Amino acid sequence: MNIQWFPGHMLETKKQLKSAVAKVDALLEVVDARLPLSSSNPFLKRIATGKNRIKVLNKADIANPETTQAWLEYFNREIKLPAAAICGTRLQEASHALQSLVAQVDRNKARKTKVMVVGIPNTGKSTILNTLAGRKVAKTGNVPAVTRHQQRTSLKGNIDIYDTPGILWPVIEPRQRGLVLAMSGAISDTAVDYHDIALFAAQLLLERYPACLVARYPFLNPLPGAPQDLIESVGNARGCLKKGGYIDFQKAAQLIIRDLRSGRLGRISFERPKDINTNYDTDQ
Ligand SMILES: Nc1nc2c(ncn2[C@@H]2O[C@H](COP(=O)(O)OP(=O)(O)O)[C@@H](O)[C@H]2O)c(=O)[nH]1
Ligand SMILES: [Mg+2]
Repeated sequence: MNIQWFPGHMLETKKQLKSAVAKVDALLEVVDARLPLSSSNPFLKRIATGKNRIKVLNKADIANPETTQAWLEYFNREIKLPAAAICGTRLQEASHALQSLVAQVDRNKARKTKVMVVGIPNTGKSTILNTLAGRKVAKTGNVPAVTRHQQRTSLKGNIDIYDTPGILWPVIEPRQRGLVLAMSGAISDTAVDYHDIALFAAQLLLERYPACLVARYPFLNPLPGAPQDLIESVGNARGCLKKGGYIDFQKAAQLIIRDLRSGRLGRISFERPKDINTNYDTDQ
């Protein structure tokens, strides 16, 4: 599915979001723990001023645990933005994040606390809503933009939870951010050149996760030094071949990216706080 973000869409979404944010007490912002910066949308921060907010680093079960810890320290201590790392299908973790958000709200106990779940597509908002509700209230799927209409679900503890109205658009500039998002599956592969995503992924794996590569692809011995060679070696060993015995680069690249996205390559984080560079809007 390819979402086209025209200025008109964006303007409409901004308006919807602004008015929806004004009506709730707190925001549960869901980002992908593997890419907490790239999966954030800085526009949210701009309209969330003064709102109670928690940044939920979801999919922590497939992110690198040390890197996730470093991100939590970064958000909680440096940015002073409450953050929690969870796996969206675990009720205890999701409830804990929700409770720590609700605890921020200075509320009249007789009134319901209104919480809105926000985040770019594919971060796990519907999954978290379903876990909290204890039943299927929202569609989930590994493709962007499954959730379309805002819905409200009543939870125990006098809490009403709302999903995002419309879709919070992903920010795909600068180029690195687009690559990281595409690698995670948050944006359509067609939005960024597939060849580039694969090379970017191969480079990340070679530099930071060589042990994961060896564990998943034991035939890589020794490990190739260059991203291109890594993809070709995997293609060769896994039979991704074209007519005439040539390696089908696209097929090999897809195989690696699927393994990476699903967690089959291990717990891998795509970005670390120590790599933050000035190209990013780090003021989240
Ligand atoms: N491993 C893992 N996968 C998750 C988690 N939360 C959601 N997912 C998967 O991520 C994909 C997108 O989830 P969804 O809830 O539809 O995201 P939404 O677009 O933000 O509503 C689905 O394939 C989910 O199964 C999580 O905590 N861990
Ligand atoms: Mg959804």
